[in-house]
Amino acid sequence: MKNIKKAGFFLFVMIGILSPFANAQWTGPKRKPDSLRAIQYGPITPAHRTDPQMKAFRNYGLGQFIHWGLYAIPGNEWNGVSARGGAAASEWIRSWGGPTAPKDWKNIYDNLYKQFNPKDFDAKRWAKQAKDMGARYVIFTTKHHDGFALWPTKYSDYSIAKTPYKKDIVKQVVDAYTAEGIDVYLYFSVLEWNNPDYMGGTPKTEEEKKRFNRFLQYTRNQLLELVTNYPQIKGLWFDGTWDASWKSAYDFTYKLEKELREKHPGLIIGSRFRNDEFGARHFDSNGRLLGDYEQGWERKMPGSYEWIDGNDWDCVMTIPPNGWGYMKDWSGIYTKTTDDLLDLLMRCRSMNGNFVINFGPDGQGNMRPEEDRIAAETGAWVRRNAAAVYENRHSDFPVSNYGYFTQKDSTLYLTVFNRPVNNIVRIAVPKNFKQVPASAVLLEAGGKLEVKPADMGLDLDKNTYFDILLPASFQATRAFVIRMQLGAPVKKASKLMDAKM
Ligand code: FHN
Repeated sequence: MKNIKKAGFFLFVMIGILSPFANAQWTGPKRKPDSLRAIQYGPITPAHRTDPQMKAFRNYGLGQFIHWGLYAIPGNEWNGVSARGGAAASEWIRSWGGPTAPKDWKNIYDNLYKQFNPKDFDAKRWAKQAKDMGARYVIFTTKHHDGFALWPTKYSDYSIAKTPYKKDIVKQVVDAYTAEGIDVYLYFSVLEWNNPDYMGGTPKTEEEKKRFNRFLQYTRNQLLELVTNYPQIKGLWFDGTWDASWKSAYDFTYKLEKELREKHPGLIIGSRFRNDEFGARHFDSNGRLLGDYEQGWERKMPGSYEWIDGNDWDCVMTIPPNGWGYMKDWSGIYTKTTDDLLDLLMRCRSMNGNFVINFGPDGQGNMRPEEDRIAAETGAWVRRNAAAVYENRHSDFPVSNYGYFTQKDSTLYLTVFNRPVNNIVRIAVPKNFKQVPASAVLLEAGGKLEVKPADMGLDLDKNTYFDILLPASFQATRAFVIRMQLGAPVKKASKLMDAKM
């Protein structure tokens, strides 16, 4: 009976997450509501904040996510038995069920804290690696769905303070990354699998309401504790906010958001924190963004810039297909290469998004060798092509099949991932554009490139074209950037007689 109930709850969560309506926001352009309704619990902060903190967010470009906690000890297996297929992801291993799950697994898991003692943990080493990778912000897991706190919270005994390690890990991460000039965002899971006061469903009975109110106070206390203990942080990255219980507490969450912002002026909170009184998450029932940026682009990104509606956003990405926490065994699964991640980075940048690569350190505090290599290779490329990655924005030039545009004033960058076999990079330019490519260079190699108008004269074509000629001698093993200086067109695109069909 207990397993059916658990299976029922797990199913309920997955349906909630996977129902087609719930994903409509992330699978196409925003759908404007047919009619506007009166909303009391809508956005608190203005859309498109213009304060320095939000400007900094917009220019991060690249970030690092770190999922670390007790789940790093088993690393998605136990006594050589893999939890693949038994748990949704490595950091979900506590919910390991089915025939492969060890006997009394939840109890084994809930006692792992007694052996959490990461000998190799060195926040300064992590921060240096992130800095060298080119990350400008880090999102660090203070507490995931298992409820284990990586800071010595006063409001729970299930924390680092009760482990052999004892020391405050969140403090070390905040101090080390801040010292490297990398802004820190604290990840915080609202849902807690093993908290007796937590429930997924809407509290109905007086007893349930009393219990869940106690849980809400506990959540408020921990969040105020985090913004008070670590004043250097720039934002909170909320997760585990999809359950009906939390959605039913919209009055509490509205007041809590206000309180956190008053306690920490300039705080950045994404759209995943709370919902309006009608249960609308991320965007309220009138389509207005809740929070400061779109926080739903997890392992996915907009199909086109138009989907974003000018909002700020970040995309968080795993290196393996899924699984944010440490996995001992990466065999038998595809893991993204540095080239894959650079492609995703520049696709994000071309649509004004920040791209965040997730790292899952092991139980001793070491990153995987593959993560070390990806960090080093990504950093080497980003350093050589920084102008195309940072402090620039989406360009209105038509999307290119060769790669991705980013633009800063009259400087246009094309990051080429698909080199044309004939070495002619053809840039489409709408005929009504006041600025066209006037000169071009290879950003890394610095060689001047010839730019030739190529007015194809295609009928009813809104674009004219400019060809940039790549020297055949130019060799590249990774994506390369063409930097173009834009200027007024030397001669107007020819006005040809339309074909008479
Ligand atoms: O369930 C979590 C998951 O473990 C992971 O933390 C990701 C990271 O964004 N968020 C949730 C799944 O959407």
